[in-house]
Amino acid sequence: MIHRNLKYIALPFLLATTAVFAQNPVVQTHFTPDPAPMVYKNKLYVYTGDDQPGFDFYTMTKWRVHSTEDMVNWTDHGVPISLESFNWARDRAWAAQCIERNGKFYWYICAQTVDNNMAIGVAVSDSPVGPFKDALGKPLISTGTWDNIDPTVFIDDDGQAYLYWGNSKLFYAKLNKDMISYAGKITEITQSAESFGGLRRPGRSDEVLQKQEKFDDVYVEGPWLYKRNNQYYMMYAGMTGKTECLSYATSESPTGPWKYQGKIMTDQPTNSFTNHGGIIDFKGKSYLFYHTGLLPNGGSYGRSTAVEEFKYNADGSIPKIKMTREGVSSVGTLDPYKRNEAETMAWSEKCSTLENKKNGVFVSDTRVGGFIKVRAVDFGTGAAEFSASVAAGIDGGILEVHLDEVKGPKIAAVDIPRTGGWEDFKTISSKISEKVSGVHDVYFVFQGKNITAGRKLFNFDYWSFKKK
Ligand code: FUB
Repeated sequence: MIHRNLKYIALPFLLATTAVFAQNPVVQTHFTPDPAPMVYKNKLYVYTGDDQPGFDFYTMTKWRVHSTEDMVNWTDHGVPISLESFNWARDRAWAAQCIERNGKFYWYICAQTVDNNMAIGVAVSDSPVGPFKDALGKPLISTGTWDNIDPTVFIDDDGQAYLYWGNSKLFYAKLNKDMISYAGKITEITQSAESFGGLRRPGRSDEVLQKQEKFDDVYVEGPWLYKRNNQYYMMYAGMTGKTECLSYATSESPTGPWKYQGKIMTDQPTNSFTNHGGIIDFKGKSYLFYHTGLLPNGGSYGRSTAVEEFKYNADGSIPKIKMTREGVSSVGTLDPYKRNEAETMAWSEKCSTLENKKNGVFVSDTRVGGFIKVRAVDFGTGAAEFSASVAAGIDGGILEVHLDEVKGPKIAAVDIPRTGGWEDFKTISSKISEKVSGVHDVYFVFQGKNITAGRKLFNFDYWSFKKK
């Protein structure tokens, strides 16, 4: 487990946008670029990278996982893998995707090797949230070039699995059933205006780009392969002007020939040069995951996962999709009478997350006036008591529970003393002071005792209500 102290994010942008029920980006406690969704059982998982604040390149060192059952409340599962997990990797923990086969989870990643190239590796686990370990102890794909980035993986109905990847060039290999080796050769897909909207000459220098024939689009990177109604879809990061867009091609076979179908998301104020997406169905709805640089301190090197719902056209084509701040609707409710992790949230301000071996992930760095919002909490006929597992190394603060708005009716308040240490969690309860029933958004608001700003107040691991 990795223990990490993240800077909390407390900026006017967040405060301004909560008024319109902002839900994009879906995680506010840290950056989450290159989203790769996966559905397993009743949950949707999104595997991402981790941009580090304050750098001017993709200086990434770890990968993250979040999950949701209702598309609005996201649970932080921390950092199951990082560069340290792969002894052949030295830098650039770039885009990745995880897939399940026969109860095992295979997380394909790319990273810079000790000999300075990019390579694709695979980590394996018995659980979608880890622990994962490097399946091979060496890269799965290592051809001594920079092209080996952005793996996407797909298992066809006949059991054949395909791994596609590549920057500028697009490659695939047929994976064996073990998912950690491949059969035959690596094939490079021939690109043309008909297949991917354009053709880019190798090289990125201004000279090369000026000589470049002008196309409206071109395959850049970030392939995403899936199948729907016997048609194969390849979404990828294309190019509009000087910024990436999301485009797609289709085929009747998983290995092509591919036919260019146009742009899905383009010309959006994403505040990021790159875009990187995944498309998936969950609970009867279709979703586009993508990233933006719209968190405070974000940008091209501080990118975060966002999601939009869409409907396929009758002919199977994908409509144009615009980014929104509001995101998607809830497809379920949250049960307040079970243990709920504090790091399950629809929105948060002035807090962060940490993880340790004993407690897993918990909310940390809570500051006066910050809050966690949890959506669509179904209280049924009534709640009697609220309990929270909290810790404070010095005099803690007060955890207030409000309904529907951050300043909505206060239904409980937990007074948090020194518990003996920042990770010495104690369960503290409070009677419910108002009548509460039905479905509400719940806000856990952080208040200080005679403190109006400044230092962290307390850590928060989990909560539950007792029924009346
Ligand atoms: O996140 C690093 C790189 O940026 C990814 O590998 C690309 O797809 C682009 O999003």
